[in-house]
Amino acid sequence: MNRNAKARLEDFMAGCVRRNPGEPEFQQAVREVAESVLPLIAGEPRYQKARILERLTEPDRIITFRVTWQDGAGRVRVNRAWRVQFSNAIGPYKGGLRFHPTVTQSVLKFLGFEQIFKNSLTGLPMGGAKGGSNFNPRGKSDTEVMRFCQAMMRELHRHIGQDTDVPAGDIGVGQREIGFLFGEYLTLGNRFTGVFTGKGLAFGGSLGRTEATGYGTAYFLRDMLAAAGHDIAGKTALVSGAGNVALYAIEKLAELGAKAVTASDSSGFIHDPHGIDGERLAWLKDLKERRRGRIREYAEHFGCAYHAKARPWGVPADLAVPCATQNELSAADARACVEHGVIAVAEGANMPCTAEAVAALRGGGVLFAPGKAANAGGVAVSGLEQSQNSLRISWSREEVEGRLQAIMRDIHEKCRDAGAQADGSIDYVRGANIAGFRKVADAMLAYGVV
Ligand code: NDP
Ligand code: 2IT
Repeated sequence: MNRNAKARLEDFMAGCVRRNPGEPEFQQAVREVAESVLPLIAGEPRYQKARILERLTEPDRIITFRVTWQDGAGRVRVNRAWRVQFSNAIGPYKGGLRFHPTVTQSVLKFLGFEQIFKNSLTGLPMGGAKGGSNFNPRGKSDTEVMRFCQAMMRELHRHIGQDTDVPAGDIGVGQREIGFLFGEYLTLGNRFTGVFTGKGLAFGGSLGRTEATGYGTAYFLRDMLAAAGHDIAGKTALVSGAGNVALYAIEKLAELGAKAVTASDSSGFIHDPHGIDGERLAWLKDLKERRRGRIREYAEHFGCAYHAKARPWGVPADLAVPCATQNELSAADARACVEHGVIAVAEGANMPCTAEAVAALRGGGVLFAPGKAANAGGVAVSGLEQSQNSLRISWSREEVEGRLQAIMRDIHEKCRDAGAQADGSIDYVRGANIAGFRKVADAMLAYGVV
């Protein structure tokens, strides 16, 4: 980066930090996008004059509210919840809800901001949003989770709608929670519409949505490796997480001939050199999706290693696919990956690699796929669910899978073309940011000063 570009970035970030104090995750996400698009904006006065990046880094609105509910012991409980409606420039607000004790306004602003560019990359008409609560579903009964979801929806229902804002799942929000949330919405509004995605198949969900994020990440990784002359078949992969994204990334990696040798949860990770596939993957899915157990039990059942309070990045392998949460792969982890010969990293989670980790990976010659491109398959199939709901039809699994593969291929090509470097390498971070930004920026220009 030349001196002018560096000064422009630091100047822009000083303003961003001043306006968003105490929001490190949001500042981190903005810096990465600003670094990619400020040089583009400097060359295009119409973007500069319209102050597109200043507008895009300010959410359209943030709704903050209290959720009061009663737990199984009859105690009154209070949580905080948010919906961050970031940009509806290219479609109704769209993005997941996260239930986790670490949820803050900063985390939801970073996620909503990322979602703008991710949704743009899918080519579908979806704006960017995110929401959630600091509610911790771990250890709660089904009834408690239901009561919380109903209480949350009593406020949230005013702010969403199939043409306004369409939430979905994220960490801690899966089909069970979506069922409770959608059921309450239906009761309050008496209107059956596609106001949520990730719904159960009995009430308007799409085949293939559950698998979409993990499958899409594996497809992107395959395409990125192929573009660099590598075959994904035969490679070993480090996967973190054992939730929705991780489980189906592991499944598709196995189908493509690669072998996931780790999985994790917030307590530790398992290392299974045999590879997590077939019967082992089926057992893990049952453990995590139905029994809501801990990853340690996998190691006990299959007799492999379990490392408490640790992350998998020190294990030698060819690929790394972080699928748990933000900033779970540090600069030291990245250096370990480079040292033991990892050739590619694809972010299944949102911003799982710290900025310093991304720099260390790219500096070490590792192919790097940022989350807003690699994990866009989930929201892409959410977009397909919205289409099916509007048309009042259901596509077959093959139809949805075919469209998902085509969308992921298209996203890879967009990032490759916009991220091509003079030395022949591809900067996928820059490519994803620029390709995602252009469509939103052009829509904003068309609307004038709003
Ligand atoms: P799940 O709740 O299904 O699974 C999350 C997994 O990550 C669990 O194994 C969980 O372990 C672990 N995890 C969560 N928080 C932490 C933490 N602070 N430290 C360590 N481990 C943690 O969520 P998803 O699989 O849906 O989401 C995972 C990531 O993928 C998130 O970054 C999400 O934003 C992103 N994503 C999700 C999409 C989707 O469609 N669901 C789409 C695109 C991106 P434990 O059970 O111990 O908490
Ligand atoms: O981060 C994400 O893209 C999601 N959690 C999915 C959002 C969606 O609307 O399907």
